[in-house]
Amino acid sequence: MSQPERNVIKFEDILARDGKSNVLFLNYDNEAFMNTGIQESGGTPPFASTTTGPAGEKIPGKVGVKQDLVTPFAFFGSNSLFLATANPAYPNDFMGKIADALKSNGSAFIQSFSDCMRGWRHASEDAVKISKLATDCGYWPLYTIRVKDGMPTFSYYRGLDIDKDKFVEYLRSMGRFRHLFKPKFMEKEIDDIIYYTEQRNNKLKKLIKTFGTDKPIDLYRVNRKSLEPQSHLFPGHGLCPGCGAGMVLNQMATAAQAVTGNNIIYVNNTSCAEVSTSKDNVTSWRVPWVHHLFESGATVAEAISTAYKIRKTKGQFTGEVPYVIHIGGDGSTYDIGFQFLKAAIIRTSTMVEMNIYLKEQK
Ligand SMILES: Cc1ncc(C[n+]2csc(CCOP(=O)(O)OP(=O)(O)O)c2C)c(N)n1
Repeated sequence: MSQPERNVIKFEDILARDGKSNVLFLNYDNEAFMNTGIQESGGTPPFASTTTGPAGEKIPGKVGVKQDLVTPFAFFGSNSLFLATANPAYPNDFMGKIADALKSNGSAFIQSFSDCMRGWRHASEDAVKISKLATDCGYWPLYTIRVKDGMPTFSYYRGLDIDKDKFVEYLRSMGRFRHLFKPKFMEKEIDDIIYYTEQRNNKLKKLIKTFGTDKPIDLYRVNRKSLEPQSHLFPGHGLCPGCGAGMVLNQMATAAQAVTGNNIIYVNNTSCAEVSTSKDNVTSWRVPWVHHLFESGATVAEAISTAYKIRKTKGQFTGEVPYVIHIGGDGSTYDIGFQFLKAAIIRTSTMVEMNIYLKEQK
């Protein structure tokens, strides 16, 4: 069988494009409410042990699925929307997607894998190895959905096929799954996690077939030597050593800076990323940054973006409307902030045309 064709996307071509997002909503998914003590979230995978769903003699960790968060957004009725999964262990793909999202009209939602050595219980130096394994074993596939004129187009980069040996190695590498291997090998539970994951990936494959293109594989080409080191955030961080959120923030800011310069406003839900960049009333951010409540940052990000557009339309603001990136953990994205996020994504990807009415009423 012939290999599917690749759609090569060069970083410099993205930068040269005209489009512009209203808000990029970025979820870094460390699969639990981490900064408050490793509580289970909708993003926690089956049978992972957390402090609110600990593995015990009777119940082997989380009883439930890891919810699919990205795909449903393609079908909520948006007009222009960029959706993707990402993983900082694949930096070209990650940074390409951030830039592509910011340069796409409407709004964007990216969900990134985000290792957590403390909550997942593994050595910090294994963070990148484990992150890479997550995609290579099929647990964290990397795919993109571009909604244009209301129709979604699905494409992918890698990680759609399950590699069982790698999957077991992935689970075995973390303390949160240790109870599945010791004192006895819990074959049924391990098979169940693989089964749920395979089901999700099979649905994705069907969607790629149904809503795909002739070139279904996206390959971002980034000349990383040509990228300026980011200066949106001061170097170093107060996160745990090897923290995935640190990798996510650094790669996000590097790509965002290439697109926006310093014309950007970040909005942060309460989370590890937020507390670690705002310690003792001193901010680590060198560009405007807003911390709002745990659950409602997405609404604030939308309000900032919309307010700038309205003022510009009314002639009250003559500068270039800033880019806006909203950052949230999985607790605020899947659970406590979901209704805010959902509404903000839908409004910013469908209703920006309200500015046309404002113009007429000036
Ligand atoms: C309404 C509300 N409930 C609970 C909290 C306490 N709280 C702050 S951050 C947080 C957990 C954040 O988890 P997540 O979004 O996954 O980010 P992470 O800490 O993993 O980076 C919680 C429970 C709060 N600030 N507001």
